[in-house]
Amino acid sequence: MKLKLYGAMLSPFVRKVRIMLALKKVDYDIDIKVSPLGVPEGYEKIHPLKKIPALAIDDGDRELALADSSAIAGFLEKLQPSPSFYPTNPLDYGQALWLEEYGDTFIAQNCTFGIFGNVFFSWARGETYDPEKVKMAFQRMEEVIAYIEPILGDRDWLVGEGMSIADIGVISHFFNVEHAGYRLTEADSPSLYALKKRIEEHPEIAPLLAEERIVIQKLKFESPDLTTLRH
Ligand SMILES: N[C@@H](CCC(=O)N[C@@H](CS)C(=O)NCC(=O)O)C(=O)O
Repeated sequence: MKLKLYGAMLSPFVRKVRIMLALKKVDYDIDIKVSPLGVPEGYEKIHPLKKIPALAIDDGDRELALADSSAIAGFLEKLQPSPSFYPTNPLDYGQALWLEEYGDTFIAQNCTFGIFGNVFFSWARGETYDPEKVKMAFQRMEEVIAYIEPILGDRDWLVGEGMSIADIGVISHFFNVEHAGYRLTEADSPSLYALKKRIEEHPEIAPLLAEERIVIQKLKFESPDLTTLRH
């Protein structure tokens, strides 16, 4: 089976998929040139919305292009069930799907697009970011923390006993906040901070984040200090 992932490494949705591929030890090629800043001619045949990630699959008999990180994640789970990212208990399963969706929508909207998107893409366009928009996004981040913190409580993972798609789908966006210039602290949210640390220190995940930091260094993007916009 040949797999080719399309998408720049700084995307939280590409990160979700790369984490699953790494933990499930599935081999793949990656085209990191496809990004929100530009997609190659014909990319709409792979992803009709021209977004990232997309996954081209060739199993010898059939070729298929999958769009959307959640669809790709579901495919990877069936392809390589171990380790599993989807709880078996129906309630846990439902909650994991919801939290992934919450990550893909509200958290993405504010943490990734509102904070990282504003700062990074303004920089990429040679413009300065709008601090008011970033400030507002930080306020929305507070809502995320207020919702997630009690779900997590003093447990290691959001749902069930191990890392699930919920943990990856939620935390992925906080790495974008960090790339933008704000690192979540224990004071912000003790349980979310601990979850992020657990994920970033995971031996299979740490190298992926190191690769992302190299991308940022190569781009010569210097993240501003966003601390003053946080409160
Ligand atoms: N729900 C989608 C979201 C994908 C998405 O919004 N990706 C962004 C990059 S982080 C993108 O490609 N944006 C370009 C665009 O919207 O044209 C998924 O989970 O794959």
